[in-house]
Parts: sequence; structure tokens; C-alpha cells
Amino acid sequence: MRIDVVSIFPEYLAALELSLIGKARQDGLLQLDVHDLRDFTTDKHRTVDDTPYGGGAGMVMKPEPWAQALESVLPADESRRPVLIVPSPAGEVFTQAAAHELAEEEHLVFACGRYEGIDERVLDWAQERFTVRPMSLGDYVLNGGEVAVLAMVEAIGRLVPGVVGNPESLVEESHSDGLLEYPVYTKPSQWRDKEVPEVLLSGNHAKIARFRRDEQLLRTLRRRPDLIARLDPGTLDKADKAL
Ligand code: 6GU
Repeated sequence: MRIDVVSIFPEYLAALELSLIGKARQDGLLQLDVHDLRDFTTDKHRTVDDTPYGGGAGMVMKPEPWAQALESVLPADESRRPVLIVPSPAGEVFTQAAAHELAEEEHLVFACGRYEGIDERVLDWAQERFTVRPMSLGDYVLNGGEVAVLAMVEAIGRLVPGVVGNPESLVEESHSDGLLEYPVYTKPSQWRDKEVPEVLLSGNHAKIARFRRDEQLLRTLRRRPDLIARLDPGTLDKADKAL
């Protein structure tokens, strides 16, 4: 997978050199390039923003540097349409399902806005060359798209085949089946005044599976009742319903 990120703070993205994603880049599984938007300006102050038409607080990102930057990452073959992800609190919510979808793409481009956002005409222009997807991490406001890109690239990148060493670890994790993950424990079995649930020491695999499933359901019910409401009833077994 190829990923391009355009930002006025390329240093923010340095964290993508670390850990699993950094290793995937070294191994050639991810080809990730970060571009400085100011390199696509032509004035001596390298201006990327201006005041908003219609008035209002803050500044808006000028369209031309964005068009130049986005053109520079377009593939020579015009029949290939990269997905352009525009991080914004006004986007559709980025979920695990969206991460799975985007992990199938050949080429992702992230356009990190700052200030009050990017001139809307850039998105109209980009729609002729990219599949444009404004995406939000959730219902709160960040100062710019960079931190959101760190989160999205990590969530997407770990789903690219080969990036996570043991693909089984992708199966039993939060959101993989619409539920939150069950609690986990390690040695020692007695720690301070706390004990590991006895069933986990029993060696009874059926009982352990049932205990974990019940913990998933209870935890999801308490912390994220909205997820229970969205569950496909077909995924619930008899014991789930009894609980
Ligand atoms: Cl993707 N960007 C910004 N600027 N703020 C956000 C966000 C994204 N998601 C939640 N808040």
C-alpha cells in the first residue's frame, strides 16, 4: 500500500517511523511519504492561509498550494483513483469497518487541514481525480488533521496483510465482532489483594470461551450500549440471550 500525507507540520508524522508501522515501512509493506504543503507555495513567505470570504473567525487554507501538492502525488496512470481522506470533525465517523475498507486500497492520500479548514473548492476539484472521503475520529475538535492521521494510518496499516506478525491477534480484539474485547490477565495469579478469575486457571476451554463471551457482552452493555443496539441478532447465541 502507498500512503501520502500532506501537512504544514510534517514533523508531527515522525511517529509513523516507530513500532509496527515503522517496521512495515522498512519491510516495504507500506510506502509512506510525508509532504510539506509549504513546498507547494510560490511566494517568499510560503503563505498557506488567508481570511475567510463572508467574514468570521480564523483563517482558511488557500486552494492553489493544495492543488499543487495533491497533483504531485497523483499517479501517472489517470485510470487509478487514489482515495483522498480529509480529516475533519465534519466528516463521516472513522470506524473499524472504514479501516477494513481502506486497508484494501492501493493508494491513500491524507490532506491535513489546519485553522478553520481548506477552501471547499479544493474538495470539488479533487473529486474529479480522487475518491474524496472527509473523515472524523469522533465528536470532539482537534487543532488539525495530523493527530487524526496518526490514528487512521495506524488503524488501517495494521490491517494490511503482513503488518501484524500474528494475524490471529486481529480476530479477538475490540470491534472485530461488534463487541468490546474481554478483560485479560497474566501472572502472578494472586497480585496484591486481587485474583485472576478462577475459570481462566481451570483448563476448561469451553467454560473459558463462555466466560470471555459473557464478559464481552456485559462490558459492552455497560460501556457502549449504542453498540448492543446495532448488533446483528443473528450473531447472538442462546447463552448470549440468556445473559
Ligand atoms: Cl479527523 N480532525 C480534526 N481537526 N478534529 C477532529 C477530527 C479530525 N476528528 C475529531 N476531531
